[in-house]
Amino acid sequence: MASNKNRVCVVGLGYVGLPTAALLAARGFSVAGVDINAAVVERINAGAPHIVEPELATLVADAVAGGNLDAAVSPRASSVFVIATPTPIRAGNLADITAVEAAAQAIAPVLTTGNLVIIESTCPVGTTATIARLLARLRPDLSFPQDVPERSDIHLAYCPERVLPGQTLRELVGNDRIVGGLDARSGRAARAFYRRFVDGDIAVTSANAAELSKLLENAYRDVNIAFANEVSLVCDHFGLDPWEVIDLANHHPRVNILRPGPGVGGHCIPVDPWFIHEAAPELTPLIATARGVNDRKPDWVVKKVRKAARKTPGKPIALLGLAYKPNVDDLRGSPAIAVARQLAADKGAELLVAEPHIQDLPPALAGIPGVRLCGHEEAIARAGVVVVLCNHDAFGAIPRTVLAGKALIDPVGLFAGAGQPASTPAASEDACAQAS
Ligand code: SAJ
Repeated sequence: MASNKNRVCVVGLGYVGLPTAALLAARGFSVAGVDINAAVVERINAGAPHIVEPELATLVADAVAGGNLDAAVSPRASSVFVIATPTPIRAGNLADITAVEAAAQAIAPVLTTGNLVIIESTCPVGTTATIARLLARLRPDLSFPQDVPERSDIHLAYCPERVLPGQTLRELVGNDRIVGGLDARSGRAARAFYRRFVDGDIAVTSANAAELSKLLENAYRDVNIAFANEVSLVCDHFGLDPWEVIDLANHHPRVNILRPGPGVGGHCIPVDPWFIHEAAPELTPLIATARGVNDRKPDWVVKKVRKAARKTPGKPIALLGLAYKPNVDDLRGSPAIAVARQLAADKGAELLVAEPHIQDLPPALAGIPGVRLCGHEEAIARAGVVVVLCNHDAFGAIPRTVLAGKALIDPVGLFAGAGQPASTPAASEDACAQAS
């Protein structure tokens, strides 16, 4: 059995926790993966991860077979505890950190002197300190950094994950990391831990600074995507192709406008900016406005589709892509689903949904009369309106000729480059007609 020094307990086996656990196991740590979902635990112990991420299946299977990774519903004594549980928003766009608190409650009984507790979940500023106080209440026999800085029994640090879904394993190793210790000793301990498997630079700071920097990273991206989405509306207003206009503007050496889309999805970018706004509402009108711009984009797409569909009565609408971004199977917070649900509610609507990364319609769409999952060839062939909601590589080879005579709504720019405004049905129809 491995000594406690090499034992790591990863609490929360989701999109970040499971790849982290598998990577640590591959690097020789003895890893206990913990999840409250018994079905997830069972699947991991059978060597078959419940999430799709390049190279993850092999890594998990090898780690389990090699005996370095085993999953359970409750934590075991370890040297390091990594908390990677979700922090969603609840009603009113307020942060919900109950899963992090529950993880802290779960590890409290097995904590021993010398342990390092790391929070990786995206959290409002001050959460690490809150969790430290919670642990101190649960374990009055141990000392914590807030009470005896530099001399405490337990070390605590906030170390945000920064991995891009779809590139998680590569980025877990290659990305720079931020380590925010509750005291300097905690920071050093956390840095030494990450140094054992991270190739990127590791910056050490305070827990609060690390928490805010993570939130800012995603708010920065949200604001910039909102700008791109606003640009697409302005281009549409002038009857211009947003892809061409953005490409032209991006020739400026200090301009880099991002890509417009049907909205912003996923579990991070639509959520994290609210954590900043909640704490400082008067100071963050830009962050809140950007959220609104991105959240309203699906409605704009729906309006475009309805307008086009009125010109092709009785014909189905093809929706290409449901995932929140290209080449993943992740549907969480996907603007494509928001678009599909609104269209599905229209009287007599028939939606042919093509999403190559899933086998069944998600609960949000399953069972709705008139909504069916099928291949993109069939969806396009039968549709009067073709709507591209996700720029999957799998759609890259679709020839423009198949769009002949159909209206195209293409907020992701799959067919960009042919000179047509990507979301102007009339012009797209012209372009498609020309393409034929
Ligand atoms: N999107 C656009 N236009 C763009 C780029 C993205 O519309 O030019 C959309 C995507 O289609 C998607 C959403 O934005 O709907 C978010 O996608 P993403 O690829 O920008 O980010 P996520 O949510 O997959 O991952 C982000 C990353 N954060 C940043 O890039 C700052 C990742 O590094 C974080 O680890 C992750 O959030 C997280 O867990 O917080």
